[in-house]
Amino acid sequence: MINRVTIKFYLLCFVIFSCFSLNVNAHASLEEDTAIAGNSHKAVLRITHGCNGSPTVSVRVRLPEGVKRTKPMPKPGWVLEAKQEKLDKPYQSRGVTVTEDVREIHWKGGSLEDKFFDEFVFRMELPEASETTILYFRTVQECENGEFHRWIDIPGAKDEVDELESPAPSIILIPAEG
Ligand SMILES: [Cu+2]
Repeated sequence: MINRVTIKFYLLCFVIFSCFSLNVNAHASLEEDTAIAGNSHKAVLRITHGCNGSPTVSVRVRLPEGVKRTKPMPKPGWVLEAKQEKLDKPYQSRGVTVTEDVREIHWKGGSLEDKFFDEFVFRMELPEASETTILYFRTVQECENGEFHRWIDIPGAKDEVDELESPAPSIILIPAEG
């Protein structure tokens, strides 16, 4: 007999294994690849290389649907932008209806040499979830030579994460207990 808990367990194992192998590829990835739904969470995005030897000069992160009240951390030497957008679904927060929220973060104007790596940090409130779900943070990295790395690939039903050329950084959202 396979019950719902068993299915969740297998899904989680599969997903964790996939993300583990993803990290080995040294693409753009998040330091913590699991988090509890509904919690506040600090995300650390790692940029591990430039573009064919050229330094990284811009990192842009698109926040997934349902992520709230994001605050990115400024980086010395980089100009930071937190772009607000009108929400399709306004939400209540501390007695106030929030109709606009940060949807995109952009660090630019800095220079990260190809031979080094760096971390780009932001805090956010994660959405609630009743099932284990994956949040994708599509990231576009731009280099001094005008090349881009678009970390925006999301696995379809049949794809293995390994097969994706430029996987989007992701977090596995675990439903809160109770
Ligand atoms: Cu890579």
